[in-house]
Amino acid sequence: MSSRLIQAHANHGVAMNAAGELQPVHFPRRFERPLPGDWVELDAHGTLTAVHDRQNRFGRGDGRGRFRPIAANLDRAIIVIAPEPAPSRDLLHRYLAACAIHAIEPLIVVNKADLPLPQQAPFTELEGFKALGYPLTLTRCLPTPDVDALAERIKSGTSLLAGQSGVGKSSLLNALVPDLDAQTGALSRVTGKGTHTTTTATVHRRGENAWLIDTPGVWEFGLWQMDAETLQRGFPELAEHANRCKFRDCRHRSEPGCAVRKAVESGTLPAFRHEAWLRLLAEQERFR
Ligand SMILES: Nc1nc2c(ncn2[C@@H]2O[C@H](COP(=O)(O)OP(=O)(O)O)[C@@H](O)[C@H]2O)c(=O)[nH]1
Ligand SMILES: [Mg+2]
Ligand SMILES: [Zn+2]
Repeated sequence: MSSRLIQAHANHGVAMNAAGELQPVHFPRRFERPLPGDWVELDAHGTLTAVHDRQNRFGRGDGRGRFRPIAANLDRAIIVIAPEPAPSRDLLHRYLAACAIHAIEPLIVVNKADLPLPQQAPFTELEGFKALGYPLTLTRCLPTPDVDALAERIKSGTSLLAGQSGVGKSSLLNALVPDLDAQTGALSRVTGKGTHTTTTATVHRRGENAWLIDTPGVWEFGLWQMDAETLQRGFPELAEHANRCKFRDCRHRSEPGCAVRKAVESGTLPAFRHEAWLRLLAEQERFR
């Protein structure tokens, strides 16, 4: 029976079997490095013998624009932002692009709802995202936790918690996984390491078929080097209009006959998404 990889390092990791028991795993060289969230087969010695085909992967770009996978087999990504530390202007646009490109459902969570929302992007754009159909939920972990609306949306399947260091991912994990202490205790007994310094994504179980993946904090989420067609898949509501542009390779900057800019002018497409598209397109140029 398959186990789920809940942590993965260079040549070893930890797997959880169907009974919820943890086991150290050794990765033989012939395997490409498996990811947290992978479904795997092990032999009696805990050596990896097979990695099942992935439904998808989620990842980020490193400083040089290379794709760095973080976890596999996700049903949704929970993108956590908070008034403090406030995200950069394009953090949310980048996360949403990564989700759309990998066909992973995004869920925007504004944590620390006990604090006032800053009057700046992306907080001023939240209504705009909602109008475009992006699901949005408010949570707070202090002074008393209120995560019910989020819990309702992640009852089944695998959800990844993403977001800057300090926005409250670990606090949300605590509120959403009742036996978290027992799970992290069991994990550190298997790895022989403390659990306070998470340097890798870790899969937690919330129930029979519900998983929640915590990711190590990053300050800024960057995309990886990709062509304009791929980036455009990251902006589905913009891509919808693009097939009516005069030029097939229209980048929706200043080309004549651009249906995307026309949609912005007529109010069909919100300007803040078009402007974000132009910034992320320009951002790609630093990889060349
Ligand atoms: N005011 C407020 N503070 C919060 C809330 N959730 C978490 N925090 C605080 O934010 C800080 C960072 O939280 P943590 O869960 O470690 O964030 P992580 O780095 O994303 O895992 C801690 O001091 C938390 O107590 C919240 O809803 N409201
Ligand atoms: Mg944390
Ligand atoms: Zn165009």
